[in-house]
Order: sequence, then C-alpha cells, then structure tokens
Amino acid sequence: MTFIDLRSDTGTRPSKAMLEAMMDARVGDDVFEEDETVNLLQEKCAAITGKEDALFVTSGVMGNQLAIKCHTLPGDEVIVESESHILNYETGSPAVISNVQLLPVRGDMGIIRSEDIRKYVRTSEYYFPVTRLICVENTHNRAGGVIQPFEVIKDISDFGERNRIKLHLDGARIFNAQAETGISVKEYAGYFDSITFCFSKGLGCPVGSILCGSKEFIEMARKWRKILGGGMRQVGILAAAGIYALDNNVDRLKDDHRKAKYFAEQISKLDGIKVDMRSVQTNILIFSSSKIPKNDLINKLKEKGVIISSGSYDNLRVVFHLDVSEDDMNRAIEIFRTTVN
Ligand code: TLP
Repeated sequence: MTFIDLRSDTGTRPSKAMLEAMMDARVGDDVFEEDETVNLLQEKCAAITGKEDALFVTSGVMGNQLAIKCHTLPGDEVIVESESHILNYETGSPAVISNVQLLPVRGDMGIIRSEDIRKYVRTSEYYFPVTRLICVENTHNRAGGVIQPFEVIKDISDFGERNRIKLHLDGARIFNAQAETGISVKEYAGYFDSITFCFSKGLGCPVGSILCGSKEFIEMARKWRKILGGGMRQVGILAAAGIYALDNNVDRLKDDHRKAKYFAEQISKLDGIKVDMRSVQTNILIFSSSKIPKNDLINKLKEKGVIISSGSYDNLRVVFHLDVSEDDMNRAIEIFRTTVN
C-alpha cells in the first residue's frame, strides 16, 4: 500500500530536479571552508536574513542548540514558550550542551508578549541566574503552525534590547510565515540576534538547516558545530538541495496552507472531530477526536492508507507539504469520513 503521509513536512523526498542539482554540485572540504556550494548557500542565506554570516548545520535542533550555546554562559536562564520545540523536543540539550536552564512561559496559541515575560526577568541579586536569552518560534509548531504577530515580535525585540537580553528565532518554518503574511524573512530576522531555519521541512530537502547571525557569532558557532561532530566534508551535495529549494520551493508554500485550511474545514464536520480554526494559519493542523480514542483513530487511518501523527497531549496532528497532492488530500478526507462516521 502507498501511504499518504501527513505526519510531518520533514518527510518529503527530494524531487528529480532537486536530485539533479545535488548531482551537479561542485564540492570541496567544508571543514576547511572549501566547499563552493556550501559557501554559496551560506552567502545566500545571510542575504535572505540580512545577517552578516550563516552556517550550514545538520538539523534544526543543531541550529537552535548552537545558538543557545553561543549566546549564553553556564548557569544562565533562557526564556522559552512552554509549548516550544526547544523545550519539548530537543532532548533536554540546553542542559547538556550549554548548562543553562530553560524558563517556560505559558503563551496563548504559542504567542508570548513582553508583558508575559516581564515578571520572569531576573533582577541582579547574585543568587539569581542571569536572564540571557529569549527564544521565539515562528511559525509555532505545537500551536498548529501559528504565526507570531509582527507587533508582538517588535515588542519582544524592543523589550530584549532594553533589558540587554539576546533574542533567537527558531524559524524552522519561517518561510511559511513569510508566504502567508508577505512579511519577508529579512524583516522577521531583523528583530533577532540569530535565526535558524530548516531546508528539510516545507522547503522539501532531505537534510539541513541554517543558522544566521553576526560574523563573530557564526565563528563561534562553527567551532561548536565541530565540537559536536557536525563538521561535514563534501557536503555541497546537500547544500545544493538547499539552494534548489530556495529558488524553487518557496512560492508554492501557500498551496500547503490552502490544503490545510480546506482539510480542516472538511474534517471539522465529522462526528467528534474538533479543530480550533483560529490556529489553522499555515501548513499544520492540530485537532482532537472525542468519538474514537486518539490511538485507535491513528491505527484505523493507517490501515486505510493515511498516516498521521500524535500531537501533544490529547491532540492529533496533520501536516501538509509538497509530497501531498490535491488527489492525496481528497483521498485522505474521504478516508477520514469513512473512518470517523
Ligand atoms: N519538528 C519536527 C518534530 O521534531 C516535532 C516536526 O515533525 O515538526 N524547530 C521546530 C519549530 C520544529 O518543528 C522542528 C522539528 C525543529 C526545530 C527541529 O528540526 P530538526 O528535526 O531538523 O532537528
């Protein structure tokens, strides 16, 4: 059986054209910064984000963790939203790699404002940790691909600057935010000291993410990437996929958003399926099922050829991406109908 895989946009396979670009890549040893294609990708990403420099990394987790490492000192505190990827899915690595503690602040649909953060910022008594960094996730995964309002970003950035707290953007899906709002990645990134985004999600690459920031910051991140075993050699074959994706797969993201909205509208009509339509803003859809228990629904759908993932708590998650065609979407809706009703 060929499955319609709606678990994540991380599951996309490289297209033929992307594979061709990878095959044609001019490569060199990137540990010596001699891989032309990696260098080109890094230059391109620095320009896209308006940052001085960029570093190709193995994964979104590595990008976020290098950022935390390079912005903090052991014992510092990092403010994150309580449903953020950094807190929930990065294996406790801030404690392991950076020896920092995370301070989770509960947001509303993944959104935290400066007034939510203000009371958590430490004063200078010697026995407190230092509040060193705030991390923001845009779009917010667990909230269902929710876009951070631009006003909120500006406000947090201003708050960070006034309190001498650094800001990192986990922009794993920042191109989805750009596609929907028309606000450029550069405009978003301008309010942060560093940004990570992923090639291996909606952009359709098999592997890879990028970390962008100042020259000094990226120099330090390169050293820590090597320490963590992330120094890669002729990795231009992967960077070529990233370049291909930036040139070809950005404009189509809105199509994933349209599908997610339509799919949400259709399945929300089914018995016991509840979708908070306010959160369906990009390519992710979070919902609950009261008639059929969550794990039974996952199994029944799989038997019929649709794979979805378990979201957080009682939720389920569906993600649209470039490997889900219009036909796949319609077939998945039909399978939901016959399974739930
Ligand atoms: N998210 C994955 C899972 O880890 C949950 C997914 O399927 O959505 N930031 C955000 C906001 C993410 O959603 C992810 C991956 C990452 C960082 C980490 O990226 P990778 O998987 O490349 O390390």
